[in-house]
Parts: sequence; C-alpha cells; structure tokens
Amino acid sequence: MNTIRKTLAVAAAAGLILGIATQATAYEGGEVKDGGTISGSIKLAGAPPARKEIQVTKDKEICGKEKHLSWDLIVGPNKGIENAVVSLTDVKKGKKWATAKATLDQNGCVYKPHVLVVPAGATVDILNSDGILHNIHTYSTANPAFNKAQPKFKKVLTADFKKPETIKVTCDAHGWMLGWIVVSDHPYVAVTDEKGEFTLKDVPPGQYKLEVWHETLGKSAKEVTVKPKEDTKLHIELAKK
Ligand SMILES: [Cu+2]
Repeated sequence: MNTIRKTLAVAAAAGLILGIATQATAYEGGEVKDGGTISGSIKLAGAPPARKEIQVTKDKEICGKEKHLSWDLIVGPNKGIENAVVSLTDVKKGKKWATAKATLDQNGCVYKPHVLVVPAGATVDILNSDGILHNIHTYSTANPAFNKAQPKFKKVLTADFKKPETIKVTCDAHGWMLGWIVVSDHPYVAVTDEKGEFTLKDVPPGQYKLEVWHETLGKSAKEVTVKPKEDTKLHIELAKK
C-alpha cells in the first residue's frame, strides 16, 4: 500500500469510528408513552434590581419609539426570573422535535424574542422589521460565527445552526441590542415566562439532570425524577454573584 492509500484507509476508518460514536450519543426522538411533566419556577434570591433605562443614541426615530429597559436581568413581581433557560442535560430519548423554521426579529432595535430556542439543524430567519441598517454579530464556537451587515432593504437574512450551543447575539450598529440563540438537540428545553415559570411536557419517566441557565446569574443544576403521568414541581432560586 502506498502512502496516499494508507492515509485514505486511516481516514476512512477514523470517519467510521466517529460516525458510530456520534450516532451512539445523539438524541433519539420517537413516541413517548406515559410521559410525565416537569414544571415550576425560577426565582431570584434577594432583592430584585431595577431595570436600567437604555439610552438610544442612534436611529432615534425608529429605535426610540419605545422606552428600552435593560434585558440582562428581568425580575417579575414575585421574584420570578424571565428568560431563564431550563433544560435536561442528559436526556437521550423522548419526543420528536421537528426541525422547523424559527424567526428572530429586529423590531424597534430590540431582538424579539430575547432568547430564541431552536432545534439543532434549524434555519433561522433574521428579520429586519425596522428597515434600517442592523449588523448581526453572533458569538458562537460550535457553529460558524458570523458578523453580517443587514442593510435597510434586506428584509431577511437566514442562518443555519447545526450544533447545540448557547450563542450571544449583538448588533454592531446599535450597541445596546442583545439577544441569545439557544440551539438544542432535544425538545426538553424551555424559556421562563414573565412569572419565571416553565413547563417541560411528555418527558419519559426516569431520572434526569435539569439545568437552569441565565445570562447574568449563570448556571444551576438539580436532579429530578419523573414519574409516569405525574407533574414534578421544581422551584429553584438563583442568586446574584
Ligand atoms: Cu441594530
């Protein structure tokens, strides 16, 4: 065997091994019988800080239509934390999650939603509802990072997200714009609402590790046991560091 052939044979063997390894660890979607629910709330320990008003310094006629308040920690009346991401980190099997199109809108110079959850493999339509120049900048490592101008006439940019990752998104034209794209390879992931509440449905009975991530407060994890057709309640407090 000459050197090139040998190299090719080694590469093919390595590819085969990698292929098998990927298959073994990938999430498997199917039917869930007698699934349970995990629901609850994420709350702040301690006094909630007031949201700061953001000064709109550019494109005021579009960006300044509504008052902008900081997004990095939004706490509701009962200390519920909005925009925390709750997910199971070790789930291997469960319900299917179709790879659908998702939308991230730039509207009033705000990313809507603030945290977008998409399945791995999703295509995201990045809309420019404002009709002004935005420049979307993603800080990803597992997926290709991009930094693209979106001129006022460009209504939609599309981006593919293949690998699970939490990605920070900013705009190089408007320094206050901030958003997150959470790419997950399974559907057991939820963003808390304005009360800090979440629900994960149709979870196969078993033991899992549940992780909470918040952009300012960081991560926290908890073991959770899901029983058939039962709702397991979880209340987690996060504290400012
Ligand atoms: Cu912008």
